Amino acid sequence: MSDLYFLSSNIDKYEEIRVALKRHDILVRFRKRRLQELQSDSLNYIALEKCKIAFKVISKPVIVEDDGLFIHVLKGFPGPYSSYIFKTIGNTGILKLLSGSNDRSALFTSVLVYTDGEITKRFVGKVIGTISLKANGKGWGYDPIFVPPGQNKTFGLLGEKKTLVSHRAHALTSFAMWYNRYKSRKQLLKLVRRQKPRI
Ligand code: ITT
Repeated sequence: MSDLYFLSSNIDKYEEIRVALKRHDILVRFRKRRLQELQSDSLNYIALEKCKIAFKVISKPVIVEDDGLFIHVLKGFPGPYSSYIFKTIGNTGILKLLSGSNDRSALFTSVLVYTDGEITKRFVGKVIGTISLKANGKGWGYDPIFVPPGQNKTFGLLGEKKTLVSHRAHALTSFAMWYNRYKSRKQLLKLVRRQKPRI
């Protein structure tokens, strides 16, 4: 059984993380928690602080994630305030703010942080896509209005393919490659220590 946990208030995020990490033979367990998020204009800072709190809660190897949608013509808004803006004006509000705008480019960023109390590592995934003209498809959060690069469909219309091309997918690939190496190294060290003759 895996001892890696993901703490978040968002089960949809967990489902994507579970599917993506399974491709790398990593099992991750979910604890639904709304962790305190410090106000900052840096996703990195918010994610690192959130991870410290998560480790205090669970005392097990843990990952947390913080995302932001940065819309170019709105000078990066909503960025680190994406969660609040989604809850208040939502996708309809974002589409209204962009009505009549030719520049619909937007950056979706995922900052994933791992800690086991010994080591803390940060992984970043980014995709530059566009905001669609109208909401399209299912999904959660900004899925119905974000079109990733190289696709002509919103995240909401991509289904499971989203877990291969999203900002989160990029952060998770870097994490998975590092984590598998880290775990093997730890196991090897344990073995070497056990075999050392005691004098
Ligand atoms: P946490 O408890 O893990 O923080 P959250 O839903 O509050 O979950 P974030 O603060 O990281 O997540 O996300 C900021 C906003 O961006 C939030 O409204 C999410 O719904 C939205 N979002 C993040 N990733 C998304 C994705 O892949 N597709 C659509 N919307 C996304």
